[in-house]
Amino acid sequence: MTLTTRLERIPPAEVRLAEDTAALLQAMGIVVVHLFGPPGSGKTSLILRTVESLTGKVRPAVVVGALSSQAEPSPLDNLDLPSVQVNTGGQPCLNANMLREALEKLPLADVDLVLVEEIGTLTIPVEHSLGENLRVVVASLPQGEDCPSRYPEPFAHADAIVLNMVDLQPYLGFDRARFQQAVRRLNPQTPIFELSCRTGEGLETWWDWLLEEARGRAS
Ligand SMILES: Nc1nc2c(ncn2[C@@H]2O[C@H](COP(=O)(O)OP(=O)(O)OP(=O)(O)O)[C@@H](O)[C@H]2O)c(=O)[nH]1
Ligand SMILES: [Mg+2]
Repeated sequence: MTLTTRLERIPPAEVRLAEDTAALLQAMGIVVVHLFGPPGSGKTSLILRTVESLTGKVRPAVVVGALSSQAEPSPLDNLDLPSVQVNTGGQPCLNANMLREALEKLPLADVDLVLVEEIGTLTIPVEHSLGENLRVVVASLPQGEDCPSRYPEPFAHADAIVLNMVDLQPYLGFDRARFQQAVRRLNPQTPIFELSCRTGEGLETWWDWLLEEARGRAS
């Protein structure tokens, strides 16, 4: 007789918690955007440029994942808005429990939009949500045009893709059309925002999309 035991990657209690978080956010009209990408792709820079522009239009807050309590302080800690740093205790990424605990530490009655910076990695299980509304991959030119083909899962499950550091194009000879084709093979519909947090190029289109998504989902 063969005895087969199937181990789920995500424990059912986590899945239920994620569903509960999603329901809570919907009831409160709060939009949570989960930003993930490889180390150094510009996640923090994008959040800084985004809250700078959106404050006054929505009430933002941030959640920042860190691998340990020894992590460098983030520039996001000094913003004049609610923020929570989550120490994952060495876990490679946030889970539904960590996100929920972080959200409960925020003054949710005074918040419309939460930007969550994931630990820098593209090897995370993204097929299940943590309860967030939107998942955004932040890639950048130094990862190469074939980054989507090397890490298909996050690109396939993203609600939007940011390609940061386009100011480096003249130095890296990055083929943007090849990057777009690689994304389209995995995710035909998702918007792709090519921008530079350094020069500001392309940021306005990203801000407009995010604001529209936030308002649309909150109403
Ligand atoms: N040239 C250029 N540099 C950028 C741009 N955006 C960010 N950087 C720089 O890239 C480095 C990494 O940016 P971060 O925003 O810290 O990246 P991150 O994804 O938050 O990094 P981790 O949290 O360590 O994974 C910093 O030195 C930024 O100043 C950009 O558009 N162009
Ligand atoms: Mg960062």
